[in-house]
Amino acid sequence: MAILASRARTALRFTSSARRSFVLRTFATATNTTAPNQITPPVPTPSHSHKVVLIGGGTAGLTIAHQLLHTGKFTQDDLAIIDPSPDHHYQPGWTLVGGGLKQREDLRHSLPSLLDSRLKLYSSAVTKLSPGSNSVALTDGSISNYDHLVVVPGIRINYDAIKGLPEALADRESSVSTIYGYETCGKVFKTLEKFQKGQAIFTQPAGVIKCAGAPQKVMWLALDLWKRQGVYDPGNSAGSPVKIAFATGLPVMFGVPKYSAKLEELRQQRGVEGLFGHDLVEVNGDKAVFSNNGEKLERRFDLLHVVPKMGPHPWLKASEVADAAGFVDVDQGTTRHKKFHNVWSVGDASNLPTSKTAAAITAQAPVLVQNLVDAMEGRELKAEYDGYTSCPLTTEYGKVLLAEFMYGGLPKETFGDWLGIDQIEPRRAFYHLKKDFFPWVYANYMVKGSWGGPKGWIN
Ligand code: UQ1
Repeated sequence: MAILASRARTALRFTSSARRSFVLRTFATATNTTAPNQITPPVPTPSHSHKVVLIGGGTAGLTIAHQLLHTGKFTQDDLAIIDPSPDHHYQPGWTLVGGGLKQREDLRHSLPSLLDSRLKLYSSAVTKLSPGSNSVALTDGSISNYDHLVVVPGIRINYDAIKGLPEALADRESSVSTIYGYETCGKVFKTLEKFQKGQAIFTQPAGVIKCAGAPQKVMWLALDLWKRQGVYDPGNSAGSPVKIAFATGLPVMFGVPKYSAKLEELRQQRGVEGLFGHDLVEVNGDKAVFSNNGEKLERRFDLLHVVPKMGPHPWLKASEVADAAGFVDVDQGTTRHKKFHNVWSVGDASNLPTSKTAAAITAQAPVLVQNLVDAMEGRELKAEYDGYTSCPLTTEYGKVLLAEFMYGGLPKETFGDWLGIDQIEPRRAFYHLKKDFFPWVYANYMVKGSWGGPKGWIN
């Protein structure tokens, strides 16, 4: 993004100097005193207008764009998506890649291939939001004008916020990896598979991240792998060749008390050392440096799985639609911006006070879509988001704890009422939901606007 931003500045500079020469050229042509080879062709700033502009072709952007199309109220090019990436990734699957259960290439789709032909795609990044004039500036120097704006660019991974991390991840020989990126998730299983002895540390940072359960999902799979390989005995961790520690910036295993209690029980039963309030700040050779209550602590490691720090995109943080932390400041029920009433946001870039997951989009998208259409047609907003989100937590190969909850950390379990079960128990059926069903329903129905999560098929 930094490179893109500086390219954008260059493009904008070029555009404004080209504009100046456009004025000179007009004058010169009129008086006919300038030789033709000195004439600079005009490059006016191109602009385009759409009923709805969506920033981001991720889970939220695709789901919302297609659900808007399904309302029948939009035709060719009424809706535009801005996204610089050629690809779209099923990110919930990257944990499974880390566990050796999927290939990362199978979770990648070309972004244009997922778009209905009635949608316009701009393969550019955003440089500036101007909500006062209902426009967005792009890195290609163009301007997008909108009636309504949907800000869903996701969260940015700040690899360099942990000193030494970018270098350690890039080093093929190092045992430092992360499931949080397409480039790096392939390294995880290779590292886990060949690990036979020594101290393994799995980290989770302090601060906002997407999918807060993923840092431990990959750890539980690794533990099970090492158990099956005979190098880790959960009943006798002290006597095992492999030692496992979970170092988290949080004071607990998980943000929702019901599931946290179960995960803490598993941690203790399985002999995993808990380093709570430990926020990784540096990777230095085989030393992991943590900040703990303002003090720096060092731990030696033989294998390190890192979850990087994350935050809002710089252009979003610098904009008028952001809150103090840099996320889009929306009403937590309607998903509409608190001040700019034609600006909307859900997902990772929003400040909705819930866990950032793809499952959350299944509940957020229909609310945003209904409210946006009602606002466009001058009606009161009726749809309300209750904070639903979910975290299917792999606790071992073949078992998933399906955590589902809403605002306030209150459980909202799909199968509890229906089948009369308590989702606190990790189950095989939920593992198949996570591993087989969700990736399939996502690519074939969800991003096409036809999957409502716990509500099943819609549209
Ligand atoms: C879901 O719909 C979904 O999308 C395909 C997921 O994958 C990212 C999920 O993890 C979850 C939990 C849901 C919710 C759906 C049900 C049936 C619980």
